Parts: sequence; structure tokens; C-alpha cells
Amino acid sequence: MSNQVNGISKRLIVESPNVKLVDGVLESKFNYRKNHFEHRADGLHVTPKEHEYSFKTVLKPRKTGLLLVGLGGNNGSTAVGSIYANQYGMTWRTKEGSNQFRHPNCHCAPWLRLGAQNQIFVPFKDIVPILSPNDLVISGWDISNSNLYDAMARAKVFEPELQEKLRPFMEPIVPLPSVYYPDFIASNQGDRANNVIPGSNKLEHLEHIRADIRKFKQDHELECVIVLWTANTERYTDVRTGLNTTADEILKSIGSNEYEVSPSNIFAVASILEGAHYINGSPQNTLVPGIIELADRHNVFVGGDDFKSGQTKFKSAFVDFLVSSGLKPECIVSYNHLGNNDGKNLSEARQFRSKEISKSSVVDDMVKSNQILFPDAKNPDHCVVIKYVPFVADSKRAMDEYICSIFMGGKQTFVVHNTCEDSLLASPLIYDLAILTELASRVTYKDGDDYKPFHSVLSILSLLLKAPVVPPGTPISNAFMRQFSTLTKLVTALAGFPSDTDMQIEFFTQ
Ligand code: NAI
Ligand code: DG6
Repeated sequence: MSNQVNGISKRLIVESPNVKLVDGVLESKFNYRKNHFEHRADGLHVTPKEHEYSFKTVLKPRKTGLLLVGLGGNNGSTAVGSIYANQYGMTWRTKEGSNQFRHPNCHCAPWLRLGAQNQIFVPFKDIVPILSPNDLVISGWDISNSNLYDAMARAKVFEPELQEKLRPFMEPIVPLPSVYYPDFIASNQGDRANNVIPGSNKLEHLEHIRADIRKFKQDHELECVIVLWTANTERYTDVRTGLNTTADEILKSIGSNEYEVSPSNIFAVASILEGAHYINGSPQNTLVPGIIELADRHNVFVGGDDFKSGQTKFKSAFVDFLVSSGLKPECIVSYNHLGNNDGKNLSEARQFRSKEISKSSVVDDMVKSNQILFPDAKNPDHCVVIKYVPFVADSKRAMDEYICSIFMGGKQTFVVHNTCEDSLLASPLIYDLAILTELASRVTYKDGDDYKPFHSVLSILSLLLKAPVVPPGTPISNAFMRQFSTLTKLVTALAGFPSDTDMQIEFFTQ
């Protein structure tokens, strides 16, 4: 495993009896320390506990295909274009200077600070091997038949010079026809839907998508396929007994053409039945209990919901900081305006409601985590506004006001303004979600007798998602640094060494 630091090649060599390499499989042992707390009549009892986990990680990443639902959208075309730009080392100029060439900056999958003392940063890929975005074979579906050159031009994300350099790669790509049930996305999307699988029989639609996945896998000789929804935000579907609360119910509902089965339900079920992992990058409640049970039955990962890209990512770090430092958030008001097709779709009430739920849920765990600041567990007033303003296109503006109660009844107000091309924030999350899912598919763990895969609801993806779906009965973690820590500690555990604690005891004891 090698790593470039300041141009010097470094190898990460783990010197520990807790790790060995056997036939391409890294076997590691990890001592998980977690205190046990119990409220009793005489007080809060704490018992330090240790639990040994063993991991096996197949080191060689699998040949992986990524199928995007919504391939021709802003995120889809940006994700594909940026991979070509990276693969071919493309450079381009902007109006800021004819000699200032830009290049892809593709630092996907985060890096890790390994050593507190020496500030040693190492990319994930040098701790356990992971795919590069360049390795992903990408295809997908869209209800719009625009080729990806036209889609990229429509998205207005890349500079014109880059668009022209990408043209020979993007123009030949036309998304596969998709499933379109107009009631699930905004009515203003109707004029885009010219690439639709005919008919209205949901079972036939399911079989069509399953055949697409099988063909993709065979054509490219793939070992792993991931289907990721980056299509329009849908309205919520009903969740009720008889419809979708068990695996058998959702299969039966597709067979009987139930109205409430959404296009994203069809994609999720098709993926699971084909052994492809399914990730929901949008906020709708695709991952109903029946789909989760089906994923479990087929040993397939599902993850969601809704990419955590800009305003919410900041919020999930900032509110945690406020609560941790004793400032009590009382009121959070988050305005957004954007002019891309996502904004247009969200301008209708039911699609906005899906997004409002995912954007608002992101402070829940921080409130619940601190009964001193929030004794009644009442969330701050939290208002989310999204407006469609075509002129700003993909350059989303997000404005937040946070008001906190502080010392002696005072108030502290923070105002944040964030402007960025939305798709430049979301596209790297698409790769990271795929790369981490593929990594998870190579890991098994043992805390008893037998090695098992992770739970089919892949909650380690939470870092990248606004409203993480977690295994039934487990807590949701929204706070950014907590989520980051889960992931980074897992990666070092797989490699056979525990992350440093950040106590820095050596500096105040010498
Ligand atoms: P977009 O509107 O540009 O792209 C969505 C694409 O999906 C369109 O090309 C549309 O024709 C297609 N589509 C709609 N229904 C479909 C179906 N049933 N099958 C196949 N294709 C279908 O939107 P954008 O900006 O790419 O965002 C995609 C999704 O990601 C949205 O739901 C958005 O809310 C979500 N998201 C975006 C973030 C960002 O930062 N850009 C962050 C968080 C979530
Ligand atoms: C308005 O916020 C439109 C949304 O689709 C967002 O742009 C997207 O979900 C990103 O949200 P955030 O809160 O992570 O910036």
C-alpha cells in the first residue's frame, strides 16, 4: 500500500500482531471499547466493556458498474463528465484567465488523519484498497432521451471549453428508457418525459429493468453492480400493511399493479432481485420496510436517503458544534434558491415536502443527544424554504440563520451564506457512495462464531446522506464528525490498528 506525501512515496506498513494477509484477504482483530451505562436508584453506573471483533477484507476491489437512475440530469451528466475529464487528464480555461488551466481535482473518498502528533494524512485507498472513480463502468436510465453532451450543456455546470473536450465521450451516451409514473414527480416534468418504457404494467416494468441490469452486468463482465437513484425527487409513497411493509407485500403489490408503487420502488426491487446494491440519493421514502426485508433476504445492501452535499452538510457539523459547546440552537431558518431542474421539480408541494423532511431531520440526533440543553427533547424551530429561480441555474444559494440561547439569557445569531454549483457537490458523493458500498461488499466480520456481512441497510454511508436509513431499531447518527469518525475508525480497524485517541496526553504530562 503506497501513498504520496509531498511527492515522496510512502508505504503504510501496519506492524501489529492483530493483522495478517492470507491469500489476498486481510484478516484483522479489533478491540471495540464501549462503556456500558445504567441508571439505578443510587446513580448512573458505568462499566467499561471491551468486545473483540475480527474482520476479513478481500483486498482486490471488484470490477464494478454503477447504474444511475437520472443519468441525464445535472448530477448524472456532471458525474459522468468529471470521470472522463479525470481519466483523460483534461484541462480547461475559464474567463478568469486564459493561462490559468483548471483540472479535475478528483480527491474522491476521503483521507484520514492517522497520527495526531505528526499530522499524518493518508487517503483511504492507502489504508484499504478501494476503487478509483476512474474504475467505475457507468450507465443508466433517464426519462429524457437527451444524449449526455446535450444534458451537460443543459445543466450549465461545466465551462464551455471543457464541454467541448468532453463532447466525443458524452455525445454517444444516450440513457436507457425508464419507468415514468407522472403522479410521483412534479407535473412540470412532463415535457421531459420522452424516453419512457411503454405500457402501464408494473410487473413488466420490473422485468424490463431487471433485464437492463443483467445485460449491463454481462456486457461488461462485472463482479459488482450498484444502482443509484439520482433522478427527480418523488413524493412519498404510502406505507401500509398489505402494500409494502413486508417483502412479500411489495412483490405482490408490483404484481397487482398497485398505484402506490413508485418508480423508485421498481428500481430498488429490480436491483435487489438482480443482486445489485441500491442507493437512494433523493429524499423520498423508497426504502419502505418491505424493500428492506427483501434486501436482507437477498444479501444486498441498500442505503439512503438524499445526498448530504451543501447546506445540510454544514448544518450537521455546525449544530453539533453548537450543542457540544453549550450554545443552545433555538431557531434555524434555511432558505434556498436554485434554478436547475431539481429546483423546478421541488417547486411543487409534494416533492418539496419530501425534501423538507430530509433537510429538517438533520438536527434530531443532536437534540436527543443532550438532555441538559434540551431537557424536554423539543427540537429548535426549524424552517426550510426552497424557491425556484431559473436565472441562477445550478448555482444554488443557501442562506441560514441560527439563533442560540447563551449565557445569562443572551442570544447569539449566526448567519451563513453558501453559493455553489449543486451538482459539483453531489457528484463526488455519488462516487463515494459507490466506492464505499463496493468496499463493504468485500468485508465480513465476526463477533461470535461465524463471519457475516454487514447489515443489509448500509448505515456506514450515513456521512454522505441527509436522512440516513439505518437498520431497524438502531439509532440514527446525523452529526458530521461522529459519522466521519465511524467511517474512519472502521477503515483503520479493517487494516488492523485502532485510530489514535485525540487525548494528546503526551503534551500535558511531559
Ligand atoms: P435533475 O432534475 O437535473 O436530474 C434528474 C434527472 O432524473 C432528470 O434528467 C430527469 O429527467 C430524470 N428522471 C426523473 N424521473 C426519472 C425516472 N423515473 N427514471 C429515470 N430518470 C428520471 O436533478 P439533479 O440536480 O441531478 O438532482 C437529482 C436528485 O438528487 C434530485 O432528487 C435532488 O433532489 C437530489 N439531490 C441533489 C443534490 C445536489 O446537491 N445536487 C443534493 C441532494 C440531493
Ligand atoms: C434545494 O435545497 C434543493 C436541494 O435538492 C438541495 O440543493 C440539495 O438537496 C442539497 O441540499 P443541501 O442541504 O445538502 O445543500
